[in-house]
Amino acid sequence: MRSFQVFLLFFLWVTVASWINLDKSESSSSSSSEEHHHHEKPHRHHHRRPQSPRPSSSSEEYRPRPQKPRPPTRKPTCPSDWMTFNRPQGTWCVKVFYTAPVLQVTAQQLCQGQGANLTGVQDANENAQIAAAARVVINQNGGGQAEVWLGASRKPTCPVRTSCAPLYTFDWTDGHTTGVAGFNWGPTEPNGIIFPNEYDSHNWGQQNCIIQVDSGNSATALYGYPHGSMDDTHCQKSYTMYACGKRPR
Ligand SMILES: [Ca+2]
Repeated sequence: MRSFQVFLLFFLWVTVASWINLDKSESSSSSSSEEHHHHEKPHRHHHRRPQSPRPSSSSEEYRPRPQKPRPPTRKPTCPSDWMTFNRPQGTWCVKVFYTAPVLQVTAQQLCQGQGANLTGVQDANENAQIAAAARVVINQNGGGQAEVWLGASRKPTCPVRTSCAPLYTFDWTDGHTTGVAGFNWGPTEPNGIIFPNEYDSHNWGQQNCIIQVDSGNSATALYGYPHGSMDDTHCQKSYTMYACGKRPR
């Protein structure tokens, strides 16, 4: 009986010992294979990283990066001494200038020297603001009345007064002004006076240009027209003011 117990103990020891041994060898082989399989990715990654050349600062620039937020695009603005008109077709800058009397063509050249053109008038608000600016300049230059060259020309299809309705007699020429809401004709204008006639011998033909008639404080505008009215006039005449218009930059 005792020898049987000893045998049983021995048998148990052998069995357990072989299990332990087996387990060791299995776990070591499986762990090595596990390492091989399960750690394959990080293992490779771990090996590849030192292999790949460390990016130099120049190659770093070509690496796609999340875009840095750019500084907000600056909105184009008019020069501080120009008026800003917010038109449906975009912002427009206008300034009224005072000068020795000039022809319309000269006034246009002076505007071009400012990167601008003789301005059109988009609507009643612009007309009122141009007239107000003209009044300030007239007051600064001795008061009285003065006329402002604007950027418009008679339509070729409207050669005489009766050819076209007043609002549809002229086209704006600054390349920006649209529509007819800005026309603010004085009484009976555009009267399309053709020279020479019995009162004037100048060989000037039709009144193909436009002025705004203005006055300083306590003065009346040309012909007694309301301050800020428009008149079609001969481009060959000379006036002391002109209004330039340009896009903001
Ligand atoms: Ca006229």
